[in-house]
Amino acid sequence: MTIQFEISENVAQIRLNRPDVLNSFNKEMALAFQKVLDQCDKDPEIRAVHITGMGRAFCAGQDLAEAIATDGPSLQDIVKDHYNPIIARIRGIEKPVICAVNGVAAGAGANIAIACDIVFAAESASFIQAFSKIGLIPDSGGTFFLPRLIGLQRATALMMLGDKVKAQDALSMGMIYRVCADDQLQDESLKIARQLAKMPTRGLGYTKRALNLSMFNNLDDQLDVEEDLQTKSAATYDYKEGVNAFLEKRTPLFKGE
Ligand code: T3D
Repeated sequence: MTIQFEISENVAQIRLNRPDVLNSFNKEMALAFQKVLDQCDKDPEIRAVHITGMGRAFCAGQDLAEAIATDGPSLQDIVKDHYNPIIARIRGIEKPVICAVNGVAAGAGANIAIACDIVFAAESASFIQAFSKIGLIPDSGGTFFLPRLIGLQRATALMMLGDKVKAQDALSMGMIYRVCADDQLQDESLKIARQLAKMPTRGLGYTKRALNLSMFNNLDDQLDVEEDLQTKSAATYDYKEGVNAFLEKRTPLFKGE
């Protein structure tokens, strides 16, 4: 199975599983990834998503053997049918999506990682905008997210030069949220995923929607978005539970409703 998937403690764990080719994406893995992301979106039992890679890499982007195979999908179809729907799903799932980058993340692998809501990386992990080295442009949302995360200058340089960025440098630039010791990465990132899965899921989902919209909106429009989504948040069970628990000086028990 190119994608491993399990649900425990309201967290969906997705593991990219083609370790022999550094979890590079072929069509089968891209479509299987989309399928489990759809399940993450729809299944109310799932309240946070955790994505990582099997073996020594996170993901080396497109499987280049498939990309040049004469009977394989065209380059346009690869972008349109594989990567664009993956990025749209990661941003569209109104639940926290945590990425644990366990090794090298190159090409589409790097951009799938930074499209996630909270990115952890192992100390030995690295990020490479590998596209320029093979004559391609960065895809999988990279030209959208990377300049917003680290600024236009640095994004341009990394995308044109294809430099390898170590996890600590990625952290200093604001590309990712946290670096963990290699042997702590899975535990620490899963702990945060489990913590998020116990929080008010609807409120977190509306937060993600507001942040998505903030990428395009002017201030007036964004203030309207906040008014609308705050009203929706206030109508949730978890808001009432949160306030009652505070007033009664007890720990809230959120249901994600
Ligand atoms: O159609 C389209 O292409 C459009 C879509 C574009 C999206 C993209 O993602 S384009 C970018 C594609 N990815 C790359 O260009 C990265 C290619 N890989 C590398 O540069 C290096 O493998 C890494 C820097 C990621 C890691 O280097 P290293 O030295 O740690 O490992 P390695 O020895 O290069 O790779 C180990 C094995 O994985 C090796 O196979 P082998 O020799 O053991 O049989 C290697 O061929 C294989 N592998 C690594 N990346 C890919 C791959 N096989 C197929 N596709 C790959 N992307």
